[in-house]
Amino acid sequence: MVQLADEDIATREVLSWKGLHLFHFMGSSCSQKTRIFLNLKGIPWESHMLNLGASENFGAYYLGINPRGLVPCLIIDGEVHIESNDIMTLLDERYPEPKLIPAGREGEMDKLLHHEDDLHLDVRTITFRFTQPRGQAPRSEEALAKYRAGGTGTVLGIEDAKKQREIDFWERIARDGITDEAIQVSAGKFRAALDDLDATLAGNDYLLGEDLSVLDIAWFIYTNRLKLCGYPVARLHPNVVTWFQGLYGRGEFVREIPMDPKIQALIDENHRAQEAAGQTLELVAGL
Ligand SMILES: N[C@@H](CCC(=O)N[C@@H](CS)C(=O)NCC(=O)O)C(=O)O
Repeated sequence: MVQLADEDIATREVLSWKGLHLFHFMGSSCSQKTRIFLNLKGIPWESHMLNLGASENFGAYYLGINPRGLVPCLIIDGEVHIESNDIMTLLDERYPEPKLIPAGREGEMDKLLHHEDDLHLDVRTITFRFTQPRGQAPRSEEALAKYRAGGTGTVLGIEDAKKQREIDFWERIARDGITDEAIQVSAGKFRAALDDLDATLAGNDYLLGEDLSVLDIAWFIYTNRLKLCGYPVARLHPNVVTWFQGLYGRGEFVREIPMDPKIQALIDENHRAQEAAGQTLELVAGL
């Protein structure tokens, strides 16, 4: 679990904050996941919203809290925790009711959540081409300069390779765009993962068996995002759709994935243009 070390944190005021605070963004998949978890637990928390589109996460204040510059970030009684799956795992220990990581299956869950997290840049790759257009450089050179320079740059006292991985990602997109090949690779990984989930869900109500767990929350969010991008979930993974719809019917889930009608209109327009050009996710990825 990633609880930041004192030396990682430059914005010192958070060290004296009491209670539970979450830095997040409405449309961020990892934030959505964490908020659903908090809803299911009924844990009260204070919201600190950042606008990723405006690169507020690359400002000195936030990089002083999370040197990685990503959301979500949890402050709990002055402790700073990053990484959504670690945040949920920590809170499941501290607030055990209802248990969302079944006792005795912690190691298995850890592996499954690592696999889910490994797909994060893949979901971002697909999102940035198949939702609303964001231009060739979704994070400007000016914003990236702030990102490079801001914060301590360390996690647990060690220079953070994950920050560099993020910078490489944004620089690559600005240079090459999101290529068909990148989409094929990322969509292929999701197809394989969803095939596995579909097989599991043929005989189970939830991904770990009979009870709802953190894994369902995580994959609900990915499934929602892929659907939004035009991934043919219903055609390729029918059991996933049935499971998704069951969760979608629950307030704790659906209220964390609201869609601004203006953004939806931009996505629809983008999809119409992509259809006319034979460039939908289905066609590009050969799904
Ligand atoms: N592994 C991290 C991934 C966090 C992450 O990449 N968050 C995205 C939003 S979903 C973010 O902060 N992106 C920064 C940006 O778009 O500028 C986690 O699970 O917390």
